[in-house]
Amino acid sequence: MNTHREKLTQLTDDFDWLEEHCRREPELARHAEHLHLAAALARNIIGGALEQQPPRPLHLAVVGGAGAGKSTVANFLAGTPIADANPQAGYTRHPTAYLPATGAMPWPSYLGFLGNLRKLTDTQPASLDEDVYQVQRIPARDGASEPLQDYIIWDCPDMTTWASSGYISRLMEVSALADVIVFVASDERYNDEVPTQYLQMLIEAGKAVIVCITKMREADATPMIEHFRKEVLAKRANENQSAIPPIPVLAIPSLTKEERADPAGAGARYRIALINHVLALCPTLDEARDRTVRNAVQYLEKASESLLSIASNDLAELDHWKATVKAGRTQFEERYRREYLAGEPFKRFDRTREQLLGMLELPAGLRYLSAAFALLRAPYSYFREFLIKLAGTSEVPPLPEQAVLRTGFDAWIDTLRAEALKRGTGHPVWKQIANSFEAGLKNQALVPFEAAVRQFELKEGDELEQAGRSLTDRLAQQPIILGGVRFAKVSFDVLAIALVLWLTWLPSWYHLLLIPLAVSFTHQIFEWIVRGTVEAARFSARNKRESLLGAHLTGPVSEWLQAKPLSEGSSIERLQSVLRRVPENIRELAVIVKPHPATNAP
Ligand SMILES: Nc1nc2c(ncn2[C@@H]2O[C@H](COP(=O)(O)OP(=O)(O)O)[C@@H](O)[C@H]2O)c(=O)[nH]1
Ligand SMILES: [Mg+2]
Repeated sequence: MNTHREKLTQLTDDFDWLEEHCRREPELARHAEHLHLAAALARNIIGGALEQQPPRPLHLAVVGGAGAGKSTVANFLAGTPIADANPQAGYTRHPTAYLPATGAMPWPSYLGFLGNLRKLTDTQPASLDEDVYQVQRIPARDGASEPLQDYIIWDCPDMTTWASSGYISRLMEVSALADVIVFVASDERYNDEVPTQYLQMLIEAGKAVIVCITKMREADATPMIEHFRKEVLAKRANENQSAIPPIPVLAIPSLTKEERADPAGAGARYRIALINHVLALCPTLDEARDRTVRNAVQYLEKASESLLSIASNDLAELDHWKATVKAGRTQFEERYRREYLAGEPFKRFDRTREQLLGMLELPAGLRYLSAAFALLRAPYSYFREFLIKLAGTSEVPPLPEQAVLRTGFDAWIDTLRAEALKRGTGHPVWKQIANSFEAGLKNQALVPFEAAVRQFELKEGDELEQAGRSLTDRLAQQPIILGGVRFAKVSFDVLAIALVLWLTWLPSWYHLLLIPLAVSFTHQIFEWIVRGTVEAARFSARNKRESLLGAHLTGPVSEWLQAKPLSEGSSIERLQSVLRRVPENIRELAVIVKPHPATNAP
């Protein structure tokens, strides 16, 4: 049981936090009241059901706009003028519970009952503006019957403006607790916006509601009821028809002083009509309470579905931040390609080329043959060297890699900071990011960045050495192919010499000069092949370097930056965990407290 209570506490805390969160953002404000009601339902109804509260007493709350006649109606329910009926609007500031005149009434005391409202121990005027409620016993009247002996009647503060958060939340607490609500509207103000919205919300929450219109002329009662049905009730949003009984609307026309002073006597006909409607809505205590619990659960389940829309703004802003980080990453990678890779010659591969050419020379026993060919080629080789030197290498050395990385990082962070400054006055997600920059986000980001650079440098060194070696290793591991190539090379040389001799037979001395030229030519062909192979390897090393950069540097740094607004203690992190937890907790609690499958609603 304890863990259920913990879940309930967590759920109501989460609702409270979400309500606060919504109040901070203008476009979310419309959710705030629903979240408040959800929290109050969880506390008062789910809390009671978890502790298996008996259905007795049922709670009957009288709510409505200022001066509508709530206290007067409460008196009619009580049978005696006990509630402070006062011409001053907004006079009642805290709820008062009226207990039946006779008999023991168990007072509920489960965890969550009426939230933060404290029970007053002495009688106070209804105008006391504190988070309290008081309990009074209806004075006994000789021989009077007590049709509502299983009920507690609550006279509530006005519902006039959503802004009066103090007594709105007191009113909401009692409304959530109620099994039946009597909504009072006076003829002159029955269509006021705020009380009507409140009524809609109670209906949406599945409360059993009776509407009571007061103070009209007797003759206007029927048209007014019709009008109210059409104008107010017909427009109500999202009514769950099956769960909510049809809403009775009754009229208490303008009362005389005598009727108000003696509800059970002079005003009896109104009192009886009112009480009959209450009893009709609650044929048995069990049925009434089951409906209260079932509909509360349903409302909470529906609330948890609409939670995503609360987060959608934040998630959109978060996505925008992530996209900004990703765009910065792309720019970083482009800069690296442009300023470093494009100019980087990967000198390691020059060594590979020399090694490969060296391997093509004939092995030990035949070395003199290679040496002879080399001698023949010597003039061409020198001549070529001379030409290359003459052309001169005008390659611009690339910027050092470290410097390119660091400038890239600075630029990346600067674009992010600029975006945060631009948006920092808008959504809280950006405010928070802008604050992080104030608090040294750049220096913080340097830590993962530098770690990533070290990783990257380790990997790139390895990678290059391996790529360079793999060409020579591969050839060395395949002696047959190596032998074949060597043989082919010697054969070409021999063939070239033979060809010269055969074509010029008998050759004169200057014909013999063609021999070094032919041998140089065959060697040049092999050198081109080797160079082609090495260049291909160089090219793939360049590509490989780019993917290394992504995997070990820009990837991790980008992840870190993207997750920054979600880091510990941020509001969006809390939002995400709350949004995950609330539906889970509702689902679990619903299973425990759900009474019977929806029976025929009375
Ligand atoms: N004449 C007349 N006065 C009424 C009637 N109902 C309520 N009042 C008066 O209207 C004022 C406001 O009524 P009250 O029940 O205190 O409204 P509440 O603010 O909603 O609780 C009080 O002074 C009542 O005595 C009625 O039917 N006729
Ligand atoms: Mg009142």
